[in-house]
Amino acid sequence: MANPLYDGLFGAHAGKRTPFLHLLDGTTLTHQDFLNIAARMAHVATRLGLKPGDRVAAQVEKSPEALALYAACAQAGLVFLPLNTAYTVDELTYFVENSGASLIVCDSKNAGELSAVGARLNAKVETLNHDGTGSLMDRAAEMPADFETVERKGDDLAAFLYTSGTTGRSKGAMLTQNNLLSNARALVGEWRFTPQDVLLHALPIFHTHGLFVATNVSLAAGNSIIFMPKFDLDEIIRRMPHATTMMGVPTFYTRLLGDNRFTRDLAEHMRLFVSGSAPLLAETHVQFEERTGHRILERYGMTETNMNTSNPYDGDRRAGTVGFPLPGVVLRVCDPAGTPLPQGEIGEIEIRGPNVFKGYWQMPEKTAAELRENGFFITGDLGRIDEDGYVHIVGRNKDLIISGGYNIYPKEIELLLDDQPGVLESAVIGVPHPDFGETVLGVIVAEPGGTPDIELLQAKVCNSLARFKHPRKLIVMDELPRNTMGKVQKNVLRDQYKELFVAA
Ligand code: MCA
Ligand code: AMP
Repeated sequence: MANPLYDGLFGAHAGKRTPFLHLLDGTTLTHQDFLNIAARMAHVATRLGLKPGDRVAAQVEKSPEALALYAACAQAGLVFLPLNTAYTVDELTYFVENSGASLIVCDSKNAGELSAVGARLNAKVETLNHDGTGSLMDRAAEMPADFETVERKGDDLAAFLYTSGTTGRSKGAMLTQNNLLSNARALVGEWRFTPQDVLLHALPIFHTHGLFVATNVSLAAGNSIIFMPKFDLDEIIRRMPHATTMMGVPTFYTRLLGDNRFTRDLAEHMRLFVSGSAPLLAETHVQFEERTGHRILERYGMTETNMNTSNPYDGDRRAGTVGFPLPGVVLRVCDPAGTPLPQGEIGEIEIRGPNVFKGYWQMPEKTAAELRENGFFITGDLGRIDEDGYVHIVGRNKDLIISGGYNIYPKEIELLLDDQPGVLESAVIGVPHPDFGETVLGVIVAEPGGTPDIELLQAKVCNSLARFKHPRKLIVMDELPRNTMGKVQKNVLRDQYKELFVAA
């Protein structure tokens, strides 16, 4: 039966004994081995009572089995909802409740707490650990290794990815089969992927970059992957001579450049380095070329749209730009009313194309506010198109911090801080950081006569929010700088503290 995503990315490899995942223990999983695991998992989900369209929330460490769960969801017509392993139980509970997930797959160490959440929200709970053990795999071992693929249409939902917003609460971006498939195919062509490629994969697989770009592109091209549980500089250096391509966030590239073992010789076998998720500094681009002779290819994307633009494979990869719209993608620079601006002017970037998501799950007002009736998605990024057609991202019209490629919405942290005893108000800003690009700084104003307990505030943040969102420092100020309209001037704060972490 037809199921475009499964057929296009996974089913296309049925029966192939070609290598798919090269693991760090020296073993290799073939395409067919991988499909067998996925099929067994699809049986488990079906026998647990899940129906096409049901959501599967997964907070699991990166492993071949974790990736197979994505394939299993595609094959059984389920909506895959991958979640950052750093999320706390508080954060997770919201995602499960909001999405109405029918199944939670988690690490055994969290099973106790999540079973309580599951019981309350009527979701089943299965475990899957980093080493492939757990109740999900125990059940899967009993199942047949082939599964009749559930029929789906291109417009059916394939995945939800939660993305925070300026209001503080996360929204579930609904991605269709076609969104994912069209983008993977466009990128295979643009970046010249072939079955001979070997991709160095050190990104997490719970976000767009590691899952829908790095993995989907490899599946669409049929190449193999050196599958690393996480970014580990020593392992990257050890494996690079066996790879042809790598995708990473800018922190990957600055960390590589900080290591003397990373030389032109080491990168000799590589044909392509791709960077995205956060701005790549022009100086990193230049240093990288000086060291290796390779020009990093920078591209630009979003959770709601997958990839939008890319620097050219052949042709000039320009530092400080994100290149041209991908085939089928229309990018325009507009004023706030959505009227396109003359070429060269700075405005808000809007995107239309087969990559643009279907809307936010059960949030029609938020969908209407960001997705125009004519199909253009308002990205919140500020940009311009130069005379040669290259897109430049010059800033953001949204209050967002990007730390090591992870997105952090200040409002979520401010709401938490403002709620604590002794705190009158707070402002959370991103300040430059040598490793993560930006990092989080919290500025607190005490209630009259009150003294906020910084240690208590940090502890509250620790319990409620994922580690990467924690302010690296909390500073107490008498008052926040405001403009004549009373709006907090975060730019003033950013300027004041811009050297806090860089100088250290
Ligand atoms: C880890 N920590 C972080 C981050 N990562 N803190 C802030 N920002 C981060 N990104 C915490 C750890 O919990 C640890 O806490 C401390 O910082 C130092 O950890 P370290 O070992 O240095 O970090 P790491 O484990 O090496 O991770 C850094 C990393 C990782 C490799 C840069 O964050 C990463 O893989 N980032 C990629 C994110 C990504 O895939 N983004 C794509 C999103 P403690 O102090 O307790 O030790 S998709 C997207 O953005 C769009 C669609 C797009 O265009 O791609
Ligand atoms: P998210 O959808 O939350 O993963 O984050 C998407 C945001 O990351 C975009 O709206 C941009 O602000 C930013 N982003 C992604 N790629 C780049 C890039 N190459 N340069 C600058 N910003 C980027």
